[in-house]
Amino acid sequence: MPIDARLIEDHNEQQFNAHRRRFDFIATDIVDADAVVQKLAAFNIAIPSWALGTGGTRFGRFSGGGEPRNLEEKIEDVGLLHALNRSSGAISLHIPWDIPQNYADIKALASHYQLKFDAVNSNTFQDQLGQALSYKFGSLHHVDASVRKQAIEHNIEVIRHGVELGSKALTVWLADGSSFPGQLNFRKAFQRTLESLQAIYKELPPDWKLLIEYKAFEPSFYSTTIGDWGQSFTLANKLGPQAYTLVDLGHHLANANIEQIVALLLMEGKLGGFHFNDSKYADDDLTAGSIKPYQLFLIFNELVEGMDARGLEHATGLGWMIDASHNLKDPLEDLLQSVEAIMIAYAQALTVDRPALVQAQEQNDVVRSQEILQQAFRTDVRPLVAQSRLIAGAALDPIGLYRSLQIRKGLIDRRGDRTVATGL
Ligand code: RM4
Ligand code: MN
Ligand code: MN
Repeated sequence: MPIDARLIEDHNEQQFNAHRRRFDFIATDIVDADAVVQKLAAFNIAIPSWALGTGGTRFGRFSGGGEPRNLEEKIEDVGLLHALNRSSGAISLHIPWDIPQNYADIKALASHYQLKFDAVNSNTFQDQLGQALSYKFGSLHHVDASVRKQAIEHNIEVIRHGVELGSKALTVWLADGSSFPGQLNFRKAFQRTLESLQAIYKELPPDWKLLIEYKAFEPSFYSTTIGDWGQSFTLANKLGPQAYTLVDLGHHLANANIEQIVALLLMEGKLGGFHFNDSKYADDDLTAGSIKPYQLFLIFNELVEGMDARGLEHATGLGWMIDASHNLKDPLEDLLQSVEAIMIAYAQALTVDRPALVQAQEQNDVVRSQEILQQAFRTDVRPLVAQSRLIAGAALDPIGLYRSLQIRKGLIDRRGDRTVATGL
């Protein structure tokens, strides 16, 4: 463990009385608070290997210190997070930013920190050094069959890495699109994408999922070939039972009703995974819950309702991941904040008075429906989340402990202050 368990125990002892007071105060008002706490303790959110360094914009990148220099150090960083909150027990790799050199060593390191390997991600949105053909005009939708073949083979290669590591899903996000009207035949581009995905789908191990991520805009400015949930859903349906849609919160046009999208995808059995982040304008990749916490709660409200309706385990029924970028904050502190925000939204959704909501909906009682949702949203459930950490052996106040142990300073001392992690 990257943090001595005794340090966490000491920290929790110091905080315990204040925590207990806050927890008892709230727990009396929550129906079956223990069951809620157990569900929270079981819930884990994967950390992407590309979010451990300082992100940038196209205007610049202001590197923080002590960024992980290689995959081993990235695993160590996720291990740190997991030790602090016990809710970050998986890492998601982006290939070729993070190619494992020795599978056995990497797996041993991950299990040392009690981490699993979440979905593996392919990258056909950048050209790599020495790559034969360019993705300037797309990859799986490309007009040239040899470019498509290269991109298909890359995805199959990514599956092979994932199989070695014990991953169970491939996430495909394409930058394929067009920036000017007339550039692309939409119908043919979509058809070519489907055929390329079919070639990849054929190579999936039987217990794997193919997660198809959509995005409305960027880097293409006029059209994106998998631009919305309808397009992803159509592809997933045509591909077969192992293909699902992945929802990244930042990939919608402004004001899209994401909670409704989630509800319908779940109902159709085609929601496969989630990328959490928050945004004000576009794919800002900000800390989850930092701008629109009510929306995050409403999404979780649909997730809980829809997963329960299908009998899915909350913790394992879908792939949960953060997909964020950190321009200003220490990435590890930012990730701790995101995990906390996700847990809070989940806890609030678990405390919604569901029978009362159903009744209010059946009676068209609009006022009561809103009251019920906002009652849950406005309840301070943070002591429940803290309690779930306590029983899991994590820190009551992860960021407080991270700061008091001066973890970033230790990373800078060991890695240097000019290191740059691969990723965005
Ligand atoms: C994209 C998308 C993908 C991620 C890349 C790095 O916008 O969100 O999930 O793989 O960024
Ligand atoms: Mn994403
Ligand atoms: Mn994105």
